[in-house]
Amino acid sequence: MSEIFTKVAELKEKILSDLKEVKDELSLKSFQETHMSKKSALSQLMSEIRNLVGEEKTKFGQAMNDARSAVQTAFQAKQKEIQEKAIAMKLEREKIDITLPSYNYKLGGINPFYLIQDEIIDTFVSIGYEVKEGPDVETDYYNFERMNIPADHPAREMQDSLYINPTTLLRTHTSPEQAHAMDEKQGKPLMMICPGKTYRRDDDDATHSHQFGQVEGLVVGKGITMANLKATLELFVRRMFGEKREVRFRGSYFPFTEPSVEVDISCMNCGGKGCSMCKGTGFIEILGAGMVHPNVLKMSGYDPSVYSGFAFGVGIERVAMLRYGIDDIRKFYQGDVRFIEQFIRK
Ligand code: FA5
Repeated sequence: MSEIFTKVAELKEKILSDLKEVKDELSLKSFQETHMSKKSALSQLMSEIRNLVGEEKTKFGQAMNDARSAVQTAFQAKQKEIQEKAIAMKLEREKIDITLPSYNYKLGGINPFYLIQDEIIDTFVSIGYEVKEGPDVETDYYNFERMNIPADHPAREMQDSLYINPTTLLRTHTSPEQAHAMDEKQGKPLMMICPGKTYRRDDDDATHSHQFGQVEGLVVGKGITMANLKATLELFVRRMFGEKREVRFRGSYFPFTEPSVEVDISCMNCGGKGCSMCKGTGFIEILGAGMVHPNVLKMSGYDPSVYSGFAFGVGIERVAMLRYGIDDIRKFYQGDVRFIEQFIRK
């Protein structure tokens, strides 16, 4: 009967020696199938227990358990060794050389249109204005009628327009946002700005584009006067251009304000001497403004004998041109990297 114990010892030695040959996960798996499954030689040897009795049966059971746990322990150690080897190899393969120079990623610039738009917004927000948004596609009613420009008014010709259908057009100015804001406030005082794009069938030249940005401003309340308008716009101009730039308020006409003014800044190209860019005047217009016309107040539900207000519309590109010395408005829309690169925020 000692034969069966020799068989157990030999089988155990054979299995452990096979395990020594295992070098990777694949052969470990095949070892597991061969020697540790139900069909393995070790499991089959166990069936011999049927032919044993008494003490021998117990001893055989013990010998088999010892063999099994020796194989199990050796298998686990091998498994750990192979896993660690695999991790070490992976780390070696994926080694990062932190001393290598980094990729030179290029930073994009911000179109100066948006730099200036943000700055204008910040300026007015800092003195208590609310920021509104309005639609680019506007009704004839808001764009013209509510701005005191009826169908037969000659001022319509100055803002020759891009119509979507007979009653809808791309807004020619941000002024219709005045009417929207007053509708919303329903007779209460207000202070708002509205930045946005505007569109006109204009001849494109160095200072005119068929698409351009404006920031509308509107203040309505009791006792608002031209002095408030002038002080506000002077503050705005000084914040945008500093103390040295020359500013001029010039009497003008808009159907929706009375009286009306335009504000000009000395030309960045010639410094005020007069050149082709400022058409010999030495100045470039940046905004239109005025006291809100009583008809506009009335149409918006405000009693002009109680309420008054002022409004303004600033051209965003014009301000940016004067600020950065940009000599042609078309540069904002050409997408030339060499132009935009000059406005990378440092
Ligand atoms: C208006 O659009 C009035 N809605 C402004 C206004 C608002 C007046 C509130 C009174 C009260 P104007 O057409 O002048 O006005 O345009 C205002 C500013 O927009 C101009 O001063 C100029 O800076 C800019 N602008 C006008 N047309 C163009 C254009 N074709 N290209 C670029 N900028 C323009």
